[in-house]
Amino acid sequence: RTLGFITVSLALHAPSQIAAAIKSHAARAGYSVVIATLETGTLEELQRSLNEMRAQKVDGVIINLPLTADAAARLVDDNNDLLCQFLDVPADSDVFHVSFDPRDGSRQSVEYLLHAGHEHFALLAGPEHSVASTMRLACWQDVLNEHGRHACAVLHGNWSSKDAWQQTLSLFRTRRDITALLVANDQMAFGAMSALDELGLRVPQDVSVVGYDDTPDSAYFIPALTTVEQDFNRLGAESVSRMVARLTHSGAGESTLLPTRFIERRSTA
Ligand code: IPT
Repeated sequence: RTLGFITVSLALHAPSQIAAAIKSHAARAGYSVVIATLETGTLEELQRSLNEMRAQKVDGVIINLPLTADAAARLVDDNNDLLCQFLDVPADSDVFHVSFDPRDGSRQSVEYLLHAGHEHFALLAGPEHSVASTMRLACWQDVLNEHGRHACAVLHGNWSSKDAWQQTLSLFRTRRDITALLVANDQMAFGAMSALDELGLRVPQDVSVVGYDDTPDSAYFIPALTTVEQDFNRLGAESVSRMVARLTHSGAGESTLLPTRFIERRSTA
């Protein structure tokens, strides 16, 4: 018995954590996993990959690629012989999905910073096409607006440390009033902290930085990164068990949303 896992680049920390979790939970359930990584992430490339999975006779496919609710629904229609489960679609999509609910973690981070007295916020989101990034950004902005505030700057990075380093350098070269930086993943938060250091700005004394993901290395960075936890092991467990339930008609193979949680460490004050 085999599951397919189609994903964005495993060079990124979060997707590789997800792949590892899916592999180990699938093994426990008696399934092997065929992994395909997409280069461009276009719908055509995804469809080609699904065709290859079909040729390999997988029982079902888990898809970790950002897709709008419409694109995912169309894909399900076009591949109705193959059970597809999605990990990166909007929280309210109708397709079969297991994904994180960004609301709690994002609210807790913004409110923590507001309580600490911060007034000038910059938001470093992920790529514009990313569903997860769009949701995180919208949540941050909603909470700021609720408190009568808005971000001084909104930037988009490509999830990598290097890109975030560049964006942060150019923002803080001209803006010295910003004291709070919310970042859409830990990898970009590392790049941002390195740029702040280069500009002579101290974290957290001059600028507080909050990441997102809580990948395992983040607790061991200097300063240890304050972040929003997404429990990727739990994502793997829920994703596999719900797939298996659908495939074997044994119990609930429903969609679900997993919680996100703010974790305070040393990069915020
Ligand atoms: C999301 C991560 O939070 C982000 O760091 C990046 O790695 C991205 O994946 C790549 O697609 S988590 C995903 C389940 C939305």
